Amino acid sequence: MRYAETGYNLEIDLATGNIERVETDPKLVETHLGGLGTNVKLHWDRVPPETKAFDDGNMMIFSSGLLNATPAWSANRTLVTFVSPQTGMLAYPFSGGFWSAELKYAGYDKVILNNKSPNWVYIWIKNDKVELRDASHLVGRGAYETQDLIREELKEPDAQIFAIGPAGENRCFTASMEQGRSSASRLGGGAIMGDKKVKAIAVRGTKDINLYDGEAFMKEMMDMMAYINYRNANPIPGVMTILAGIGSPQEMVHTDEKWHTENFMWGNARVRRRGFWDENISVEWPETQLAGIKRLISCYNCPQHCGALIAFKDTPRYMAKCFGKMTYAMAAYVDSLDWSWRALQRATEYGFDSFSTPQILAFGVELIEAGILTEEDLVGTDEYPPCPEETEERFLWLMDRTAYRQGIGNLLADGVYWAARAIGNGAEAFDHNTIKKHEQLPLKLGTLDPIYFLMYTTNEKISITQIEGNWPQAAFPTMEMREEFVRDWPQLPDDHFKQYVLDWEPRGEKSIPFFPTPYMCSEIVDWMEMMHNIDDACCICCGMSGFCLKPPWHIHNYPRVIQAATGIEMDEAKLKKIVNRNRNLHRALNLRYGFRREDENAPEDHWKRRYPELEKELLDTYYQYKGWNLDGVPTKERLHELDLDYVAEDLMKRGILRDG
Ligand code: 4KX
Ligand code: MTE
Repeated sequence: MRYAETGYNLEIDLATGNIERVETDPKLVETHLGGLGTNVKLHWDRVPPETKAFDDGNMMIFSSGLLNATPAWSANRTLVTFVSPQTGMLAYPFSGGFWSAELKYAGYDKVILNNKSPNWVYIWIKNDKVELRDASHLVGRGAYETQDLIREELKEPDAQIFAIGPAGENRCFTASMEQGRSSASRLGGGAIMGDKKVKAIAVRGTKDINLYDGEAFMKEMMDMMAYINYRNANPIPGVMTILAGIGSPQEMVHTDEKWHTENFMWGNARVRRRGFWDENISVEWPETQLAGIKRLISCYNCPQHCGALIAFKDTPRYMAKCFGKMTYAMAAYVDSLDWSWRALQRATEYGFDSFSTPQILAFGVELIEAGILTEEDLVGTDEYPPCPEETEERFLWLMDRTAYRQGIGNLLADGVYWAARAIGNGAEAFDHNTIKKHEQLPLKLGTLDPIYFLMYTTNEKISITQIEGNWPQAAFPTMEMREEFVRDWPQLPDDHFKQYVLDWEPRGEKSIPFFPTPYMCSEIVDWMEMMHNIDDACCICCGMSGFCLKPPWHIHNYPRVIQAATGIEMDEAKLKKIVNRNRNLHRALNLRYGFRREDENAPEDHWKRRYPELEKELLDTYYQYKGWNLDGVPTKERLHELDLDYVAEDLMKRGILRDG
């Protein structure tokens, strides 16, 4: 009997329509857990490194994780992997919601899509019955609209559905995959679905999942719930509101947006507006927010309610969470949350990532203002009107053109990095906020932060929210606050980290950029990375684990839960080794896709004060800490320790690993 996982993947060849239920090797759980771990292994084994995003061979996997569909709190992520059209490397966006649990109840751990369909289809999975159904009538429909239409058509109100909107159909590089009240957003999964002509994947399941030791498992869950209740009643003092609690940042609950609006940049990461959150805005924005939110919503088996159902004035309903609520207002430099809610609704139906897309549109506006886009780019055609003068309208005009790849939108649809190079004529200078060809969050700060430097540069996903977390973002101003913070910190992997917090000061010798030291930074980043890697293999929401400061899930309870779920003997050392193996395989995979040390850099203006020697030392130290050579390539010895000799051999054969 298989525990925690179903033991079966669904393999679909879209070109031939062949569908197979394939039993998986139970040993894979012991070596890679599940989720991102086993996905990376499948990509390594099956996808040739020269594969480009829109090639037939760009396998796409919709995956649950090891703990989905068990009673594990917040085990609700669905992970999607593919070669990204933006970066050319492995992308792994995540969504919350209910899809992955439903997939496991239908009897599958992963849905693997190979090749491309000749015609538009949607996939319908109901337990053992799996069909490719005609989707020609859904082409052009919005990402939410499509889900509703499919539920109606199938007469399955409880089907969970991933769908793309026009942005995905038109292969926009920042097209998302929307799912119920959630979204797998970044790095262009919607474009790959569109390229494969898969409009949606609907699933409904009614089977069971087995737990090895239900009693031990439930004891862990009850202990965790006691902690969740405690944490909810006792927010962490001395940190910004969104980091004081647990869950994804509670921006649907909290109305105070001083932190984002004053510390993050407006436009295409151009202007910091200190003092924005004034007397008027701090009244107007909360009023607008509360008027738009119909109710707060949770994902599968999660006690938090991080998302919200929005029905703002005359806009149709949609879901929003986190920073998305204001990314359009801030990018367009429009002081109206009202407008932002509307823009977000339109973008969500198009199926656009709400982090990257607003920056691309702001980039477009800035090119217009700089005279780099010409009259010719802005005139109308028979299909669409000319570009309006007014900021809000102009921004939406660019959004429409981008979603349909019309005119200048055809270039913007490839994201800032590629569009800047295609437009030329000075546009490259406006590409000042991408890392590894992908728009990062719009932050530009004063002094180099060594921990963030390492996270930005070395993160395989480039999404800072997918690596930061358990370590406080900034030093506490007083010793009293530091002592209070470290007093109650059972989540720590090792007690010596407490001293780092106690010693860390906002200014002076023991402050950024030189403290924490490069070695300490490497340890801290390694710990945060480890937590995200465990979360991503189990598909636990990182908002209840790797992303927040003092989470319910941590390195001490994870092994016990995994053991109770699967029956595999697990302890911290073994778990650390597995996720290290996954991390090194992931790095090797991206190295094979062509990425190198030179790519591991932050935009020049991310911090006003840069320290090239220190930055070099940071990277060198981190690489050494990870057991990598100075090119950022795992050494032969490191790979051997992690039972990845086959990877060392492959990297050596390709000349990527030269000196062993
Ligand atoms: N010595 O750099 P600042 C995320 C100076 S995304 C001397 O502007 P601050 C989410 C500076 O140079 C991750 N001087 O930053 C969550 C500067 O001076 P200047 C975001 C020093 O305002 C949800 C001035 O002090 N976090 O989490 O302090 C959804 C002000 O500094 C100095 C980060 O990026 C020193 N040692 O804080 C989406 C991590 N140190 O104006 C995303 C870093 C500083 O004259 N985080 N100065 O140039 C942070 O720094 C804080 O959390 C933040 C900025 C963002 C509030
Ligand atoms: N884009 C859409 N369309 N919808 C969303 O809910 N969430 C944002 C961003 N883009 C979001 C979105 C948030 S809060 C985060 S942290 C990232 O997507 C998550 O990226 P991922 O889905 O690629 O993991």
